[in-house]
Amino acid sequence: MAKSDQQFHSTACNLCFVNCGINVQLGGENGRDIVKVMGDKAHPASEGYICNKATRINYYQNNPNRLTSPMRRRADGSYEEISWDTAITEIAEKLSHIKATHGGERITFYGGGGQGNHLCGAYGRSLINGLGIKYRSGPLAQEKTGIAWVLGRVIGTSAFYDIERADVVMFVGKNPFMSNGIDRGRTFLREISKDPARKLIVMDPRRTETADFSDIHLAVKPGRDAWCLSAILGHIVQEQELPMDWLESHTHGYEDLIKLLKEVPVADYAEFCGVDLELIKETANVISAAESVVLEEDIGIQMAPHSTLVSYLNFMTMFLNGNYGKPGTMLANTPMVELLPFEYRPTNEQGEEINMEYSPVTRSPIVTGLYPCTAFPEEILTDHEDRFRAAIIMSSNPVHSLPEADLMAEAIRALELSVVIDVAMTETAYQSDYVLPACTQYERYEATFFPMRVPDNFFHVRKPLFDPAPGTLPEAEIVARLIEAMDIFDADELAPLKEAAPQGIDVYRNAFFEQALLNPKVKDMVAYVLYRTLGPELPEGQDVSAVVWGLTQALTMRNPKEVAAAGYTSDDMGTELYNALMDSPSGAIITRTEAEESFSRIPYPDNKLQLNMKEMLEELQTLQHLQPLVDTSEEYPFALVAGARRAYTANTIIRDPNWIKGKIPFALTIHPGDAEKLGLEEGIKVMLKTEHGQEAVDLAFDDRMKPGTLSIPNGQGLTFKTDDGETVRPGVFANKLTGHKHRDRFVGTPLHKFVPANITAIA
Ligand SMILES: Nc1nc2c(c(=O)[nH]1)N[C@H]1C(S)=C(S)[C@@H](COP(=O)(O)OP(=O)(O)OC[C@H]3O[C@@H](n4cnc5c(=O)[nH]c(N)nc54)[C@H](O)[C@@H]3O)O[C@H]1N2
Ligand SMILES: Nc1nc2c(c(=O)[nH]1)N[C@H]1C(S)=C(S)[C@@H](COP(=O)(O)OP(=O)(O)OC[C@H]3O[C@@H](n4cnc5c(=O)[nH]c(N)nc54)[C@H](O)[C@@H]3O)O[C@H]1N2
Ligand code: SF4
Ligand SMILES: [Mo]
Repeated sequence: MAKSDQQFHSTACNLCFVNCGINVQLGGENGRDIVKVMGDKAHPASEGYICNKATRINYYQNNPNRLTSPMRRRADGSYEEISWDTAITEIAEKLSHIKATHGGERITFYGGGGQGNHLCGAYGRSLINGLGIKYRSGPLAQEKTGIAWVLGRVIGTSAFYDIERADVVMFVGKNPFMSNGIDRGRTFLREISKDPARKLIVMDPRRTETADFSDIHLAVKPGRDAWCLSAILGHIVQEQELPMDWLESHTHGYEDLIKLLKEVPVADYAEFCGVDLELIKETANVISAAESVVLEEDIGIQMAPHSTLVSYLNFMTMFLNGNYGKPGTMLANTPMVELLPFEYRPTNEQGEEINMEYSPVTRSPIVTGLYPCTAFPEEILTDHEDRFRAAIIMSSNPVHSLPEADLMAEAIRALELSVVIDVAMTETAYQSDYVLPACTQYERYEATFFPMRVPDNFFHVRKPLFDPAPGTLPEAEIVARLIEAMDIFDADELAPLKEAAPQGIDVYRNAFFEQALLNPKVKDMVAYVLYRTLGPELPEGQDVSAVVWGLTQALTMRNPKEVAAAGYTSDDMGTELYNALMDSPSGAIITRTEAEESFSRIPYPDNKLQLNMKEMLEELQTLQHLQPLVDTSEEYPFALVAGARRAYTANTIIRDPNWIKGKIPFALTIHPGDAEKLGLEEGIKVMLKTEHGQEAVDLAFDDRMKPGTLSIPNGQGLTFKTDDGETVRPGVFANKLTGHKHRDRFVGTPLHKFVPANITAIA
C-alpha cells in the first residue's frame, strides 16, 4: 500500500488523547514516511486544529528502534529473535499451563490501549475472557479511577463536560495550553478569553500558559486544592443562594453536604491553601451567579494529595450550583465504547458500598474494572498463594510509567511468565520473557473516540496509511493466534458464523445474535469472533475493524433514540452507522443527546444525583485539622512535580529524542528566586534527590513556577539506540524518583505531583 503521491490521507494524531484529525502526505524513500501533516478541517471535533507536536508523528511511525521480530529473553537478560510460530506456541503453552495449575485469575492483564490506539483494547478483552483473567489494570488506574469512583457513586452513568457551551469554565490542575486534553486547546483558550460573556478560572500553583488566558488564577499551594475548593464551596453555601428547588428535585443527600460546608472556616482555609480570601470569594460569586459552569480537572490534581476528595469537590462545585443536565454543564452521554465507565455503585442504608470488589493480595478496591496499578508489585512480590503468576502487557509501558520503576521491574522479573505486545523495545519489554511486535496504529485500521463528547458524540475510524512493517502483526491477529493455539474454541464452534458471513450482512447479523445467545463465548470474545468470521468478508485489510460493526450494533441497541437523532434511521441502524463510519475518513457524529435526558440516565432512585458520598464527607471533615497530607521537610524542602507536560513530551510514544526541539524540554525547572537563595545558576547540572533515588539533571529557570516547587517533564529517560549503536537515555526517568506507596488512600492513584525533593549543585 506504500504511496508516495501528493494525495492527502485522513487519520488522527496519536500524541495525546484528544486525537485531532489530521491530513497527511506520505513520501520518503519507500513511501513509508509521513512527510507532511495538516489539521483536518472536516474532523467534527478538532476542526483543523493541531498543536506543535502533530507534525512530528513520523518519529513515532518510523522509530529506528522499532521491533520487527518476536523476541525471547535469554537467561543472561539479552534477547534473541524468534519466529512468530515459536513465540505463539511457547506463550500459549505457558499460559495454558499456568491457567491449568493456578487458574486464569492468577494471570493479570495490564494496558490495552494508548493515546489513539483503542481497538487493541477490544482484542485484549477477548484474550482476558478467553483465559479467564479476572484482574486487570492500566494507565487509567493511575489517573482516572478517583474520578470514576466518585462519578460512579454520584451519577452512576457515563457523563462528560459540555465545555463549549459553558459560561464559566474552570480548569483544576490542568494546563491545556501545553497538554491540550480538550478539543482545539489553544484556540479554545483564545476564544473564551476574548468573549466578555464567558469566564475562565484556573487553579494551578504554577502561573501556567493557560492561566495567562484566565480571568481568575488561583495559585493554590501544591497539594492544598481540597482546602481551596472547600473554601469556595463554603463561601457559596454561607453567603450565596443555592438553587434549593433544583437540589430538592434532582439530588439526594445535599443536606448532609451543605451542613458540613456551613461549618467551613473560609478565611482559615484560604490562608492555609495560600489563596487570597478576596479571590476565593470572587471565584465563589462568579460560579454561583453563572448560568452554566464546567469544572474540568486533570492529573494536576488527580495525581496530587487528596486526589479523590478533590475530584468529589470539583463535582460538588458544579452540582450544588445546579450545573448538571442543562447546556454548558455536565451531561450524561452515550459512548460507543466505555473506556472509563462511571458504573452504578449501590450503597446500603449506612451509605456503604455493597458490591465493592478487591484485588487478591492487597485487597485494594477495584474501580471501573481496574485494581490500583500502584499495587501491581505487591500483588506479585509475595508468597501469598493468590499472587499473580503471569502478566500480559499490551500497549503500555508500566516500568516507565508507574512509580518506583526498579520495583516494577523486579515484579515483572518475578513472574513465571511476562509477555509484552508493543511496537518498540520499551523499559517494560526489557524486563519481559517475550516481546511481540505489533504494527503501528498507522499500519492497520484504528479508531479514536476518547474523550466522549456531549451533546454530540463522535467516533473516528482511521484507515491504515501503510501496510504493517515486515515482521509485525496487528494486535487482532496476535490475539487470534494465541486464542487458537490454546484451543479456546472447538474447531466447529464458529462454523455457523463463518458460513453466514459470505451470505451478506443481514444473514450474518441474524446468525450472530443467535450464536451470541447460544454460546457465551461468542459474547465474551466478541472482537475475536468478529475478526475471524465477519472479518474475512470485509474489503481487504478491514478485518481488524470488524469489531467496530459489533460496537455499532451494541450502541444502537443501548441508545436507539440518540443514534436515530444523529441521522441513522434504517432497520439495521448498527450496520448503517458502521457503513457511515467506514465512509467518513474524518470521523462522524454517532449520537445526539438532549441535555435534559441526563437525568433519566441516572440509575439511582428517582433519577437523582447522590451528593452525600459517605467516604468523601468523612474525608472532608479531616480538612479542619489543617494538616497537609504530604509535606516538605528540612531534608526535602521542595515539592517536586514528577512529570509535567511540556511542548515536546508525549508519554513514551516517541522514543527518538531527535523529535525534541530545544533544551528546556529535558530540564528541571525552578523559580529563579529559589535558585538564587541556593546559589544555583541557570544551565548547571544539579542532583535531584528524593527518598527513592537521585538523578543528575540540567537546571532551567521558570519564573512561572510557584516558589518552593520543582518540576521535571514526563516521559523522559527513554532507552534509545542511536545510529552509531550507542545507547542513550536523555532526560530524567521520573519514576526512578517516585515511590509506589505514595498514593491516594482510596483508589491508589500515585501522587506524582507532590514528591518531596532536594537539589544540590554537582561539582
Ligand atoms: N505535551 C504533552 N501533552 C500531553 C501529554 C504529554 O505527554 N505531553 N500527555 C497526555 C496525557 S496522558 C495526559 S493525562 C494529559 C495531562 O494533562 P495535564 O494534567 O494538563 O498536564 P500536567 O502538566 O501533567 O499537569 C497539569 C498541571 O497540574 C499542575 N499542578 C501540579 N501540582 C498541582 C496541585 O497540587 N494542584 C493543582 N491544582 N495543580 C497542580 C501543574 O502545574 C500543571 O500545570 O496530557 C496529555 N497531553
Ligand atoms: N512520574 C510520572 N509518571 C507518569 C506520569 C507523570 O506525569 N509522571 N503520567 C502518567 C500518565 S497521565 C499516563 S497516561 C501514563 C502513560 O503510561 P503508559 O500507558 O504506560 O505509557 P505510554 O507511554 O502512553 O505507553 C504507550 C505504549 O504503547 C506503545 N505503542 C504505541 N503504539 C502502539 C500500538 O499501535 N500497538 C501497541 N501494542 N503498542 C503501541 C508505545 O511504544 C508505549 O510503550 O504515564 C503515567 N506515568
Ligand atoms: S492536541 Fe494532541 S492530538 Fe492534537 S495535534 Fe496536539 S498532540 Fe496531537
Ligand atoms: Mo494520561
